[in-house]
Amino acid sequence: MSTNYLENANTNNQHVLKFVRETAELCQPDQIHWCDGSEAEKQALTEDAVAKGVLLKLNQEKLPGCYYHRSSVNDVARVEQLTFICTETAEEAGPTNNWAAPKEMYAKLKGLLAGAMKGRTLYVIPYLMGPLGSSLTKVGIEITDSIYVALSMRVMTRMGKVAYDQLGSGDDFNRGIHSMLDINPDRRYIAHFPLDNTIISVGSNYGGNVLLGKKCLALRMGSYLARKQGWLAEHMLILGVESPTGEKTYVAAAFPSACGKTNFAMLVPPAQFKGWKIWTLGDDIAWMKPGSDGRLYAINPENGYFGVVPGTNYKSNPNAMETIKRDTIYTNVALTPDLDVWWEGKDGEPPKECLDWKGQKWTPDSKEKAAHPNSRFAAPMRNNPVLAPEANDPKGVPISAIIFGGRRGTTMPLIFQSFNWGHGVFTGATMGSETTAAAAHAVGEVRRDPMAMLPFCGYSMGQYFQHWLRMRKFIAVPPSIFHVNWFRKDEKGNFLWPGFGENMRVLKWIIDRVRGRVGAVESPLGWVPSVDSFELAGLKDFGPAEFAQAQAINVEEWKREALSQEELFFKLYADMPKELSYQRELLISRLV
Ligand code: GTP
Ligand code: SPV
Ligand code: MN
Repeated sequence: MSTNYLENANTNNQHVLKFVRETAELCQPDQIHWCDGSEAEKQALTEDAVAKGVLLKLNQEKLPGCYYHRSSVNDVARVEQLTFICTETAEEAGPTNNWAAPKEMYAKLKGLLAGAMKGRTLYVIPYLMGPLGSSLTKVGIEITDSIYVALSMRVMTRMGKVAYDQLGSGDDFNRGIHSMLDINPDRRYIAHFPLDNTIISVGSNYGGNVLLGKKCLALRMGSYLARKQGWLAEHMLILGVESPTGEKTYVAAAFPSACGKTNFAMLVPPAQFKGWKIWTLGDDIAWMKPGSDGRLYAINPENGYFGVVPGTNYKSNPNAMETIKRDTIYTNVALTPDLDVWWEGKDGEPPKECLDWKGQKWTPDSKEKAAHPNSRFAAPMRNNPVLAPEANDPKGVPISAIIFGGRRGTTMPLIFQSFNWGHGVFTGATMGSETTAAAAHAVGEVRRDPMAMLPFCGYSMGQYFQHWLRMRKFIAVPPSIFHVNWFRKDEKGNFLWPGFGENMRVLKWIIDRVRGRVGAVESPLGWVPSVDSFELAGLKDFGPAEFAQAQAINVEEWKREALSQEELFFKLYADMPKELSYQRELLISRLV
């Protein structure tokens, strides 16, 4: 192309123009597409993606507006080992992050990006994280050579002109550069430069690595900024609970990747809970800031859901099923002969024959899974039948309860409530969870995943805990903090708790607690429900005995748990707030 990279620019923001020109000079694309977020643009880009074989048009009668994408086999999840926080010193990034000196990382990435977009189109994606006009909302400009990213960002963020409107002539925007290169794990880096508000991602085309507004901006850069500015950027869903009398209570919940946030955020209460309704604010990320009334207010910075597909069905998550019926991009699920999609755990019988996520013939006798365990949907949040109208409110919603939860086959009871904020921070900080397919690593090992933020905290984890403790001073009416575990198993390896919609029963106790309507019993871990105050009516095969089993606190298991926390305390020793060590001592004193 001509070297006048800016000839079709749709903004006159000088800082954006300079950023695009410099990036184009480095990457040397054949052409530049300036995204405007319009419907016509969506259609044109979609047609182009289909023509290029990046997307396949699904059966439009069954799935209007839906498309299918297959990733490279080596590129199916986030890559924590290739994710870097490039602060000035390694101490700032802390012992749980990979660190690289900014200068060296820039040099390496510039080398990889030089000429990387030859023969390709460079897309300029202006986007907002957060509703227009919110004091928390951030502007990002992502430059990418992936049409899949351009189309996915349109679903996941408020993309287009709206971002230029919010930005005005200033330069307060996140600079994101993404190139697929040759999608080779040897040349894959997800690098964050908090000091320059810049993210560079190369060598991948998988969601969490390349939709830079999401984990990179909203969590890693977000948490870094939040600490400086006195707010919280968290890996949390946000939901509203409406009672039969119309009272609304909002909660936020942090569960690690693939541990139930989307499901919980879209929960359908069981028949027992007549007149109760759950509204979704967000399913993955919460930005929370103290309000002038002393409460903690939350917004969801996203505009869509990038959700785990396998296991989604009309029983587990009917609202997700409705949401992904149209205008959805499916990645790495199975494809049936009539151009429908299939996955393990979908309603109905498996297809007699289909193509698996790798494009190979699959039958029910095949040993491998048809859909990748981390296959995903990208669907606009407006499709969600229970989308809370407040999801677009710039003010956000006041949070009454924060829930932490991990995937634990043993040890962790179904529900307990922390004694107070500091104890709640300890509970979140020492959270453990079995690893899942959402990141490339061994699956099923318990690791400490503090507040579900281990892969997403943009600075030293110990300082992050200090920030959480300090925030209490700015929140006159702090949310109560709870811990849940949907995944405890019996001796035979079956889940003890039915989960999904039935989680309403746990949520109801939480709401009653924060509304001061129900008492609780003291345990070594915190406050727990008595069997009488927990709604069991209407549950099949789950009575008081099963409740006791799900709630059991086994002292021997808890001694092991306290011992395994030690590793985290050692690792974070340099920055670990002493309050948390005291909390641990107190826990131990309650156990022996
Ligand atoms: P990310 O998008 O990776 O952050 O995941 P997420 O936290 O939103 O998890 P999601 O709701 O997609 O659930 C992931 C997996 O957990 C799916 O396979 C679900 O079927 C399963 N799951 C969710 N809720 C429950 C539950 O209450 N009980 C059980 N047993 N499994 C659940
Ligand atoms: C997660 O892994 O927590 C996700 C999916 O929500 S990703 O966007 O890939 O991070
Ligand atoms: Mn997530």
